[in-house]
Amino acid sequence: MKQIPEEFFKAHYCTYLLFLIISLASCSSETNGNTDVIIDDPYINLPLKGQRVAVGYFKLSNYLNNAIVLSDVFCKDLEVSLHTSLLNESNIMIMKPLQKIQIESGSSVAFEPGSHHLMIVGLDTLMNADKIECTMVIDETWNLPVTFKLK
Ligand SMILES: [Cu+2]
Repeated sequence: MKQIPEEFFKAHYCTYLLFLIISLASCSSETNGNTDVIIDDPYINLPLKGQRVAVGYFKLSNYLNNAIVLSDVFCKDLEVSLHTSLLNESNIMIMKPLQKIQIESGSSVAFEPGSHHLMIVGLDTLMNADKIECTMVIDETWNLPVTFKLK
């Protein structure tokens, strides 16, 4: 019976280890998608005196190779809903709830005045803060943290 030299095992063990390390590293960078979905300039206009509703804006850019769907935004102790503004038949600006919005690969969507926006109820208690931490839900399972500036 031919004996396999010990060096053969050592060399292949190292190759295996190296392969394992590379695959683990590439795996972790794939699941950490924070650089692939970018939220620009998230801010909330505080409610006017005597009003309960604040409005939030941001720009969401998708640099992934696949489309993504934004379906929810959560902020602690606040009631947040996605809305869109549009002109009705009588040319009057109205708002409608937005269940979810798809952002194609390589494109972005702006939540801005006169268009999509967040309606936020319950901010009166946070008037002293200058920012709030929220979470955007992407593809129903991915919770993306976002810090909104309060203006
Ligand atoms: Cu609205």
